[in-house]
Amino acid sequence: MMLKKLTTTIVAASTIAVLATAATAETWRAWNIHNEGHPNTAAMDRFAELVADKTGGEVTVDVFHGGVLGSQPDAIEQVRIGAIDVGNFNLGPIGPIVKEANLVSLPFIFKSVPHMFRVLEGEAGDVMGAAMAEAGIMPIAWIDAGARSFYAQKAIETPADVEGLKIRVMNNDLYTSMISAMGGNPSPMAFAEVQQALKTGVVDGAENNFPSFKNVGHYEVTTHYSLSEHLIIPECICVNTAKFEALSEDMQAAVRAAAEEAALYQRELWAVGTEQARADVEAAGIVVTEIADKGPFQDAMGAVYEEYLAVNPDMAALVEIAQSTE
Ligand code: BDP
Repeated sequence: MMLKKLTTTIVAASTIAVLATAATAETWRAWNIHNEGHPNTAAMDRFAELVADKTGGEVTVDVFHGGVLGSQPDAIEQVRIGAIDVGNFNLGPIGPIVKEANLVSLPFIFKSVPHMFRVLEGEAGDVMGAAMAEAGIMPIAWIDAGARSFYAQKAIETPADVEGLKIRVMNNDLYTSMISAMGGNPSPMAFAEVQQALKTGVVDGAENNFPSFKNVGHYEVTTHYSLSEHLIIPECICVNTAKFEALSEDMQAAVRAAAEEAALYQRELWAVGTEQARADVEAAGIVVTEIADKGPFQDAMGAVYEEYLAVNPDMAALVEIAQSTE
């Protein structure tokens, strides 16, 4: 009897606690890998302002810049388990966890950044988004990360120029296959370690977009940036699924609207920031090489697609959707 009463009291008390929490403001911890001066840092700050505004302070976001909450693969796991609530993530390192997200990590899958957004806004984007949400990391806005190109101590104008080079890539088997297909030695490594690795010759080169190439000083330790544009990988503002779904419908709409507005702002900043970063690195002495014919790079990727689709035949439908999207 006594025990039952005690249990009832505990249940009643915890119900009150839950109700009380629901009505109280909550603070989300947000992960961002970039530093001051990178477009995504400004966009994440804007996201935080907009969330506070649009939720009337019911949700606030504390953004931790510079990757201080951990490397990207770790932070992705942390969001999935709810130890970090939200972040700006690149879809590259999400691919190994969410198969559908790997669509965007196939080299040359997109013709351009606008093409990438058209694919994301269609059925393929819905499938990817649903699979990510299912895995605990829900995209609430897509953002721009331009195109990634190679940089090293020499120009890389053909796949043969990659032969024998040790190239740092993000964590994803598709990128190791991509480098191997050109006869290079892939070296998956956390972003924070790349500058030192380039400087000491632990790797010969890496690949990224202009803003990231500049912001973390990779241009200070390399000499040539070659516009291969072999990967156009989107990024997201992604939130822990359970955290998001625990919000009332109104609050969900408010957070989503904040993410979408911050994403539009990011795309503007990205366009300007990419031009600026290119101009800055050129002024600092980086030789930027245009590659008129990317055909040989695309041809070299045939083996990557073949191997990937042989192991993941169920991805063929998404690849087909992306390739047939105008
Ligand atoms: C940058 C992405 C960032 C990645 C980084 C990398 O914005 O999310 O961690 O590249 O190469 O462009 O690791």
